[in-house]
Amino acid sequence: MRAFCLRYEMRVHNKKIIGEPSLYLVLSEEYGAGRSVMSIAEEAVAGGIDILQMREKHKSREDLLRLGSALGELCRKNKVTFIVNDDPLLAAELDADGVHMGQKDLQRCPLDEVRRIIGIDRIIGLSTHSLEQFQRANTLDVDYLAFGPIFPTQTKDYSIGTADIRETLRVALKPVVFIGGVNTANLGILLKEGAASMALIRDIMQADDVASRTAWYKSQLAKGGINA
Ligand code: 3NM
Repeated sequence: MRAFCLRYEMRVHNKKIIGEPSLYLVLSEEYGAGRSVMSIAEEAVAGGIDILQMREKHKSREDLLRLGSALGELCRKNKVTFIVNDDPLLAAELDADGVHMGQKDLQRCPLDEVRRIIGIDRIIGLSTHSLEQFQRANTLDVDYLAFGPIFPTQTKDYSIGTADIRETLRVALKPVVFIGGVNTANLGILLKEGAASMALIRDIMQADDVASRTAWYKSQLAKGGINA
């Protein structure tokens, strides 16, 4: 019993917090313009990225384990939060900090099952795509919510715009990460609406200088809406 309690305390203590503001890079090899995910990840870490997510939809389990191990090690060394997309079993096996689930993933693996698999010491993130969905997700057992796609993005065939950002932030019980089509030109719009944390793929992965681009986003998030 005592051993259990000690372990319990340790696990709670070890859970990473999604701080705000956070800059969150979603990594998919297919959007890396031919560059390796690892080299992009290393540059993003050098630029000060807060969270890295491995989102690979077309890799074998063996390749996912190989890439995930390398990304996990990079993140651990640099105190970056490491999230695995879609797959709680893989997240646990890689000892990642957490798992990110889409709405459709929950049909395959309900949230209580996700929590059972990854335990209380890991983060669960959940995508939401409308204010109604956000409000429902807000009270669930998840540690952060993603809201988007805010701007048009090649990844989705719709975008929801900026109109509901303020309301999501007003009601949010947990950190919110805004995603979808974020770029250097429209970041200021998000900041003006009060958004603190953003998740991106292309505008960081496809930057000529990933470290500088990451550092630029970080500096803008640190200033917040004041100078936007
Ligand atoms: N999820 P980019 S939008 C992976 O709204 C993803 O849930 C979204 O890529 C959501 O920054 C998105 O290149 C794509 O637009 C983000």
